[in-house]
Amino acid sequence: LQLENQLRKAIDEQQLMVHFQPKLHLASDRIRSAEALVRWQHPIRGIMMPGDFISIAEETGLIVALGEQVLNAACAQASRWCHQGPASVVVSVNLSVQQLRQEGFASRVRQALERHNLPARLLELELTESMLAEHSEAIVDNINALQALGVSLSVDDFGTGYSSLAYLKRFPISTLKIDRAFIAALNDAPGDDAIVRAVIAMAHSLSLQVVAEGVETEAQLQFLKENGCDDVQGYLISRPIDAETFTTLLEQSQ
Ligand code: G
Ligand code: G
Ligand code: MN
Ligand code: NA
Repeated sequence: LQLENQLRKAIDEQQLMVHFQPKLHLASDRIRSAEALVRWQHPIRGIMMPGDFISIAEETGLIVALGEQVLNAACAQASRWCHQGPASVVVSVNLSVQQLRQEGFASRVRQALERHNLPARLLELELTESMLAEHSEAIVDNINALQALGVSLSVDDFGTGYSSLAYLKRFPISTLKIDRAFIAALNDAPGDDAIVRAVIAMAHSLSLQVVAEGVETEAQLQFLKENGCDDVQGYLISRPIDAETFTTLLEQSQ
């Protein structure tokens, strides 16, 4: 309960901040996108990671207000990169199912884009397979309205859910993010090599982009290049970093 109250206060007092992890586009060898990841600058405990507080936020419903702040912070920064340089970056934001179930969520996204003067093509929202498997009218309405805005949608942790792949036909998904468990097992578990190759091939035959998550070694990077993965994200490229550090990295990457 103490943490819940502290989190409520953190949301009111703007103690939340957003770090950005770059994704490298392999064909151009440039950073062209980033994932926004929330951090909590706790007054006593120091910087807290999402694993320490996202589940409490989900249980208490605070995730909706938290998610709204992250969305706005991500749009504000994406707008700075777009209008002040050094280059435009597509910024992706993780959504909670509670946000996507909210009536009018898509219009909150539209308001965030307008408030920050951000072109919709520079915002991506990361959904999970379970969110796309939920047969809820509010979710379907929001997803269709988000597509109409021009925001892109990606499937996070792809391959770890229990859902069928039917949602790939039903929803306007543009990108699959291969879960880092498959990438971690590359080069030592032959089955995982085959799964990663098959996911890349399936994605491309459906005209989807593929991002590999959790890329930590040169061998993994080499495998992903050889097999036509579009973008890579992971500690080999960079850890999640603050916006200022990211801007410096972006300058060097031009
Ligand atoms: O940054 P880190 O690897 O510790 O993140 C752990 C988890 O927290 C990841 O699964 C990530 O998707 C989730 N997460 C990070 N930021 C957000 C956010 O703003 N909203 C939601 N819903 N989840 C987030
Ligand atoms: O679930 P989601 O994909 O949103 O989680 C992103 C999380 O993965 C972030 O918390 C980030 O810190 C973590 N992450 C990013 N790159 C790597 C990596 O190369 N290795 C590991 N182990 N975790 C990573
Ligand atoms: Mn994610
Ligand atoms: Na993921």
